[in-house]
Amino acid sequence: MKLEAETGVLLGGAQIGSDHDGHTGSGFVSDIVAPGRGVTVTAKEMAAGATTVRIRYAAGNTALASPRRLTLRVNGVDVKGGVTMANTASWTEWKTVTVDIDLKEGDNTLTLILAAGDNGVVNIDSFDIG
Ligand SMILES: [Ca+2]
Repeated sequence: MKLEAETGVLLGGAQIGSDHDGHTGSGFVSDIVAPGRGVTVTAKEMAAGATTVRIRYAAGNTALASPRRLTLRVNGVDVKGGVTMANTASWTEWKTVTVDIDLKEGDNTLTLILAAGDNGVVNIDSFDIG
């Protein structure tokens, strides 16, 4: 199940952008540059069990240290180890990072957020679950 990040609920002042080519859907979530900023998407009617989510992102500020880091929460619980994303060569180069997650039966929320200890400055294009 693919969920476009820009269709999710924006958190803490994150924005929707569309000014960098190569994204899918209508845009991406940007301005994840301060604590509490991020996005929540809901995966509906899922089967319970272990699966993966492929997060498509760009981290094009190559002046910043690589990798960039955000926190992934599934149904409000932090996924251990967070999400580390290597810099991309530019804001129009998109990469995916795969994270192991556990889902419950039914609707599941996935929140990608700049939490304590994270550095962010990543644009998020989509979540592809399963
Ligand atoms: Ca998108």
